[in-house]
Amino acid sequence: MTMVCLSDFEEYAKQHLSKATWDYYEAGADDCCTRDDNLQAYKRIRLRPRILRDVSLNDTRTSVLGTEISFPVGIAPTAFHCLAWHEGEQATARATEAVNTCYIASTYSTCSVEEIAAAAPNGYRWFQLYLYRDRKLSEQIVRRVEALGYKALVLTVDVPYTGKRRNDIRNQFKLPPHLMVKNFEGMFQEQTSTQEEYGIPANTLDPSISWKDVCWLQSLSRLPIIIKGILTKEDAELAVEHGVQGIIVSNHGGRQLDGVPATIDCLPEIVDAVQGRVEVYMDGGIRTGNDVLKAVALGAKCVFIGRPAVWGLAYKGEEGVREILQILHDEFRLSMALSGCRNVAEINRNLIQFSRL
Ligand code: HOC
Repeated sequence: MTMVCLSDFEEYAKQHLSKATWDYYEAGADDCCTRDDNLQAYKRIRLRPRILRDVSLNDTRTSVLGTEISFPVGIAPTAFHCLAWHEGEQATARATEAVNTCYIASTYSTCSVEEIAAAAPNGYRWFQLYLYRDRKLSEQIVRRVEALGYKALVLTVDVPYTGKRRNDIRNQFKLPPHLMVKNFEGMFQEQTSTQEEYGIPANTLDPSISWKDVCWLQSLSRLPIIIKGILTKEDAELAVEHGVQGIIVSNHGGRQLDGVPATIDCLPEIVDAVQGRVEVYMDGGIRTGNDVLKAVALGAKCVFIGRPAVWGLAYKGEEGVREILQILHDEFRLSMALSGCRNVAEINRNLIQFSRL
């Protein structure tokens, strides 16, 4: 089968994954308005290309937190990669190392942070963190990723509770017995609750987290902190005031609060609010290199893909994730050339036809 675009991988994954696994990855909250709008929003944006600019040698490289990556696309934190491919997150880590981009490993990985680091020793990685009611759990995992050379902590702030994903409830979705959240192996032994969410003890995440916990995290670790899940200029401003190093504009792939705007529609107000004081990234609905171009033009330093990486895993493990990234890279290079951009710095808001938005 010739894979031409990311939706070919989506179709393959749909046909080959178990229904419960497919439903879990595909899920959006409630009516899935936000999940679907994340994709549709790119299609509403029109471009203003420039011509006759010698695009024979266009350069797709950029940087995140001062580290060069091959193009402005990294892998977002998504849970349970072993559901899609037996090597799970280790395969994802190898693929991102091979193409020289950034991988944000999820707390809810089915390989441990140690196994991920060992699989791709030269890979550039951040760690996605939730804060637990038991802060000792959070502290222990921070210490481990620091020691392993992860380069930033990505604090996810949009899950005080898990959004309502109807098919997961219908399927009573949980990890099969041979898989577990490897990062917490043996750590939940003192849990008294018998209730579980996705096979993880329920009520472990702390819904009371607030900005003071960002300060707590800063007192704990010298790693850069990136807040994932900001959708408004007010919160972006607070993030800057609290001294974080980056923001990921994210609505959790539409899996949390349904009815919030597509991330690409939230991006400009956040970029304007922070005025270059911190790097702004985004995830949500990126399916083509053309989408990447639009996000970068609207101010994203880098975008992160979630579900497509899982489809790549389902297709061929490491090779499948590499193919996904290669297709996006080739499409991005082509979109740059066709719009007259010779390097990433030349991609800016002049490319966007605002009268149509
Ligand atoms: C047990 C809590 O990010 C998702 C993941 C995990 C969400 C929290 C699970 O499925 O969106």
